[in-house]
Amino acid sequence: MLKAHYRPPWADTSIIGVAGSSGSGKTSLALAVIRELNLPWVIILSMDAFYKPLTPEQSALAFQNKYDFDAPDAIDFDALVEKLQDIKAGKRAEIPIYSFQKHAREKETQKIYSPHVLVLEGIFALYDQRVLDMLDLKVFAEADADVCLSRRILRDVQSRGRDIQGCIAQWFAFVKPNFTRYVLPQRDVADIIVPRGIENLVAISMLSDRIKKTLAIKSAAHQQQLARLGNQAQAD
Ligand code: UZR
Ligand code: MG
Repeated sequence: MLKAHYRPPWADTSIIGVAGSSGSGKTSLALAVIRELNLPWVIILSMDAFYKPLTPEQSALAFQNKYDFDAPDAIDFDALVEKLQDIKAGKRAEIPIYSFQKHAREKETQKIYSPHVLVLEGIFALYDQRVLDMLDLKVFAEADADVCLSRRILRDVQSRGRDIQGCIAQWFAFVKPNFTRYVLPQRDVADIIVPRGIENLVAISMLSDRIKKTLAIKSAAHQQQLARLGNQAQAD
C-alpha cells in the first residue's frame, strides 16, 4: 500500500508579500502586522538582501546616484526564489545582508530557519511569477507620491548616507519613472491594497487575522495528516 507522504509543519512556512513604492511604508507596515500578530517564529525578509552585487563600474555610478536600483534587473530573483524554496522545504537559508551606505553586501549573512510566517517586503515583492506562486497573501502598500518622496528624503539622509540633492535627482531619474513602469502594475495582482500604511489600524488587524486563519487551517490539515498516518500505521 502506498503511504501518504508526511510533510512536517515546519516545511509549510506561510509567506506574505508586501510590495509598493519606495517610501510607501512597506517596512513599517510589515513590522506593524508582525507586532499585531504577536506570534513566535515570524520574520521579515527584505528584498534589499537580493540586490545583485555591482561591478566596480556600476558601483562608481551608484555613488554618483546614476545607477538604476529601481528596475527588476537590479534584483537577483533566482537567488531569492532559491532561498524561499529552501525555507519552504524546512532547510536553513543563508540570506545576504545589504548595506545601503556601501551599495554592496556585507560579509556576514543572516541565517533563517523554519519560520512559521515570513513577510517578504520590497518594491518587487509581487513581481516574479515563481515568487507569486509561493505567496499565501499578496499586499500592495499605497501612499501619495509626495508622501513617499518626503519619507524617502528623510530616511535616506538620516540612515542611508545620502544628501538631499542626490536623493531628489535619483527620485526623478529612476524611482518615479520605474514606479509607473514596474512597481504599480503589481497592484493588479495584489489580494489587498493598503492605503495610509501604519496609520491604517483596520487593515493591520485584518491582515493579522487573515494570517492567523491561514495558520489555523494549515495546523488543522497537519493534525489530520498525522491522524491519517496513525490510522494507516495501525492498519498495516
Ligand atoms: P525601499 N537603493 C539605493 O538607494 N541604494 C542601493 O544600494 C540599493 C537600493 C534604493 C533604490 C530603491 N533606489 O528605490 C530603494 N534607488 O532602495 C528601495 N534609486 O528600498 O523600498 O526601502 O525604499
Ligand atoms: Mg523599506
